[in-house]
Amino acid sequence: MFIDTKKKEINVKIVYYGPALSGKTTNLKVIYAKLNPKFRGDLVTVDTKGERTLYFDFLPIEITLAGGFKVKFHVYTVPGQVFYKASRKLVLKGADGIVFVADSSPERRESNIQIMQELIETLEEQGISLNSIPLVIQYNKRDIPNAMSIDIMNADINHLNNPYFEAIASQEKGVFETLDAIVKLVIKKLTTKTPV
Ligand SMILES: Nc1nc2c(ncn2[C@@H]2O[C@H](COP(=O)(O)OP(=O)(O)O)[C@@H](O)[C@H]2O)c(=O)[nH]1
Ligand SMILES: [Mg+2]
Repeated sequence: MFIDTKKKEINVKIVYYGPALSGKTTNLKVIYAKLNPKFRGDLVTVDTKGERTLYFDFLPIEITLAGGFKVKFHVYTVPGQVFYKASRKLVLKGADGIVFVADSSPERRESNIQIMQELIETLEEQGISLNSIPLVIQYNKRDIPNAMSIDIMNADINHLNNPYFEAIASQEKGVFETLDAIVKLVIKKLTTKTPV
């Protein structure tokens, strides 16, 4: 987080984390498509089939708080494939809030668990405990016929009872509920730490 009191501007980093193909990029694409252009910049998506070493999507969102402070949200996604762990660590660095996008398909159960474990470990390495960082969980792909129950998914990955939302990102469902929740959590933390 970077606060520029002269410009009355707060820069915040939000990271969409989760296993490969859970729908992280889809979330950003929906936000980009539906959000008033007044509040967002250009969406940058990097094709993971390319030859680059660092992969992420990026979307800037800007809101103005009562009192005139501007909050600029720098929203990133990480690549979920196992072999991109180094990229995930880099993108996660300095995050002020995390959205964990889990895949509801039973075949992805172990991947959800594994990458949540990795998230917790990486945060610990960076000196952050899971209960100190704003975290929202999204259970995506609720439309698939054999979706896992929310009880099972909560037991698997939602150890701290964080706020969670069901979503069908490809149908634009649950995307803004999730975004709204993480934005509010981050702002709440921000304003309790630095009264504006
Ligand atoms: N059935 C279903 N497919 C989805 C949903 N959300 C995303 N997808 C599809 O899942 C695939 C991977 O999505 P993507 O956003 O690229 O995943 P990422 O790797 O987490 O960025 C794409 O084909 C999406 O269209 C959903 O809610 N339901
Ligand atoms: Mg992606």
